[in-house]
Amino acid sequence: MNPSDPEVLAAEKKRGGGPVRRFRLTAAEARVDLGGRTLRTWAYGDDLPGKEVRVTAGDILDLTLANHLPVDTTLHSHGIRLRCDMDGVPDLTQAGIKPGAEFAYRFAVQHPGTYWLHSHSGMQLDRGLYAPLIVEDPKEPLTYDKEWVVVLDDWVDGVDGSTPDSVLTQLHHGKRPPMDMGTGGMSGHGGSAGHHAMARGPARAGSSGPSRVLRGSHSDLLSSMGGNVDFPYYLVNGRLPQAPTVFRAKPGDRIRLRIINAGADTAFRVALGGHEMTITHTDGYPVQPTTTDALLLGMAERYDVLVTAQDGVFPLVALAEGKKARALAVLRTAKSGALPEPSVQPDELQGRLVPARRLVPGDAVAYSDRKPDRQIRLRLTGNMKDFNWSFDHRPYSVEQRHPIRQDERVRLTIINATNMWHPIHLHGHTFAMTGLDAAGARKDTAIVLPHRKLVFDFYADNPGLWMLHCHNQYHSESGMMTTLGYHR
Ligand SMILES: [Cu+2]
Repeated sequence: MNPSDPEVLAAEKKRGGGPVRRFRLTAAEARVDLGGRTLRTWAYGDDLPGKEVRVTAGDILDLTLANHLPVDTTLHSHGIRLRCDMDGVPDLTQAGIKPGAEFAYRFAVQHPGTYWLHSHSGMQLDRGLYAPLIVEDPKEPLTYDKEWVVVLDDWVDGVDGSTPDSVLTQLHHGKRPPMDMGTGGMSGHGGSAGHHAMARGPARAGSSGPSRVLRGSHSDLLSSMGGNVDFPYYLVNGRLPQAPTVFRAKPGDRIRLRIINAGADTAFRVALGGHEMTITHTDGYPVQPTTTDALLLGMAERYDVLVTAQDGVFPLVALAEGKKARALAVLRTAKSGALPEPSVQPDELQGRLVPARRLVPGDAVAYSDRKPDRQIRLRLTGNMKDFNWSFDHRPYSVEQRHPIRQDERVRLTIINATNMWHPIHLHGHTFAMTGLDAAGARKDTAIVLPHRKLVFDFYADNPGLWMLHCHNQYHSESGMMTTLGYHR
């Protein structure tokens, strides 16, 4: 089935149609101020993160992306179960948007939650090409006074000559990843170059900048290295710890935090000093409220939490797991009181931490115990030395398909045969974690630890071609991506 086939359109029709909400983003070169450090990068407008897109469940989102970059780009609405031809995967669901061209992403948004927008072309996500996408619930069951959208990121672009592409080249010992990007049939320029080479920006490739290869890293939480890249900076809402964003509220306010990990190679351990948090959602879907001191977010994961603000000035710290570095933001409810030091270490970081597999889904989104109709087993393969990350030893090719059929309940077992942890993301569906007695929390991105497995179920209710990939951008771009394809 192809991304614009009648089945895709039929599924879209069932989602209904409410008011059309129009937005316009421009991907362009930009100067961004991280707080005392100004850099050139690629971003959506002049903002980092890009300006929030906020709609209500039931709306039609009409989002035009104008490409002012020197290379092709696309936009992916991460976590949204949308029509396949609006999913923004170059050469799979659409042709890359050429420099100077634009593309209208128009689709029904059915489910509320915390999502995000990012480029799905080459290493562009690890520049500034990301923005929050918040879908409000017209029947919001939670009560809170304020909302704080918190976007975490690891940053290298434009620092001393580095770009994400040059860092990828370093990880490949100066060579280009040997990915077969297919025939490039959709983009029409043929040959094996494909969108990824185009999206990389040939003028800025090569191994410019100092070595960014991470060495001697270990995270107990992740049972492996924290990642592969030693980033010079870690950011909350585009700001360095020396000049953090300050969120103001009153003592006693209930605040909903929507936390998004927009990093490319960093898991963050997040805590708010002086507060416990109540987890209400992950990846946009409700869970049974669960109190915790800290959260662990792999790349592209989201958590919504509620806190009751204490009186004072409090650090929101995001530790870069296994990297001896951190990002910082500040909650202020008192008029006086100095900002926390950039090195502040709240006790909550070492407190309770609830892994996603222990969360219990909200009643309305819990899966039944129906047996799967189809089982797919995949292995994650590759190693740090060769940087040959892949599924089943086969680097990504745009023609690969793992067949599924509409209305099946599919069980995917992903065996991590590597020494590295990976955040695995499925497009177009929100799966249910398994492993507890009953089906677990609904998610679209989940961490799999080294030599462990990730097992999840999903209903094949959204026809088309859907990527399954590691959300470590340096891994996916090295080949750790594959595609599930509906067949008739
Ligand atoms: Cu990975």
